[in-house]
Amino acid sequence: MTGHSHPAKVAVFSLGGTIASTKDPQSASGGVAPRLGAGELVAAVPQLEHAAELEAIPFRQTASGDLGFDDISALAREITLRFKAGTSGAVVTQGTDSIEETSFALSLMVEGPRPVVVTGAMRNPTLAGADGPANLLAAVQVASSPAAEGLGTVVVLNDEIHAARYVKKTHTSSPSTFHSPNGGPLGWVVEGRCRIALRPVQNLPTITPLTGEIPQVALVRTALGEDSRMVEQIAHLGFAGLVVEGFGGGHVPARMVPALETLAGQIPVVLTSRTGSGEALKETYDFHGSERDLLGRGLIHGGSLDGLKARVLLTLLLADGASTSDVTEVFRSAAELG
Ligand code: DAS
Repeated sequence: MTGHSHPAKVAVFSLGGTIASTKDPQSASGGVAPRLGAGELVAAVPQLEHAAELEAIPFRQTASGDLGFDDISALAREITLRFKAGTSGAVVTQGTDSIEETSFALSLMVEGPRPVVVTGAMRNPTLAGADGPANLLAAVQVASSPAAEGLGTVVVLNDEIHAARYVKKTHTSSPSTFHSPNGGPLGWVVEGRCRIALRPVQNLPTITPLTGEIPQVALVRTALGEDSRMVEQIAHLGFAGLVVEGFGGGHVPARMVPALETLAGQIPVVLTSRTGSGEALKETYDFHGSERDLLGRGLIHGGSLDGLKARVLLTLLLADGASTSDVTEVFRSAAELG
């Protein structure tokens, strides 16, 4: 129940993924693929009738690794239109593989306090213990709750509520795959109630959903013994920006440094950590290839955003026409959490 005098209006957008995946009865293959749309997903959960007034919108039907920034921009526009027309919350069902990126992109492109809740499933509807129906119900309960207002975009699976900015997929098959290593979940769902224990700092800009061509940003993860060949190709290949996931606090092999410095003079290069939690350091180490060395050569400090999140932010900023100094300023203020 919502606490509103009228039932809350929630728009449910389906994009495919495991939550929507079933077998093809005509095929001998035992595998599943996305086939169910928002209407069928909603109809499979009778408890939703009492949770909110729902509008079911089949939006895409694909594996989530096949979604692009154009799909998510179009989705952000649709959600914004619904919010302007009085819808009080939105739920997005999709594949879990790219939720940590799509939810963060949505959080940057949907303005205002109304909740956007992204969910999915780890066990498809043909399996014992399929988690999609429970996740969809919990997502609608969060999207229709006044307690979720002002949180921005969140990810709800396994009865946990995670901030889009921090959430990560951490396991290939476990229903408890989503974690927020830098802060834990914001809250949880219990007996149908949305409980919010923590509210994230909101210090990122809103970016108008994109319409034109979306620039490609490369992501390079530093690995033992690596040389500079990949970095040297980035500008030639036409990438508009690069995110580097360095070792530890943000370090690279010394032999990568000249190529990174040259590239940082041409396109924005953001330094993050490959560790998956904590934040890139700024002022601890001072060797060739350390964070001090790289930031002094023009790389941009990625703060507590990991490589995937930093790549989403950099892509949207560049698509929005940001210069390297605008990008630097957004990452600088995003790193200030208090
Ligand atoms: N891994 C599947 C999922 O969890 C497929 C996908 O992401 O589309 O939904």
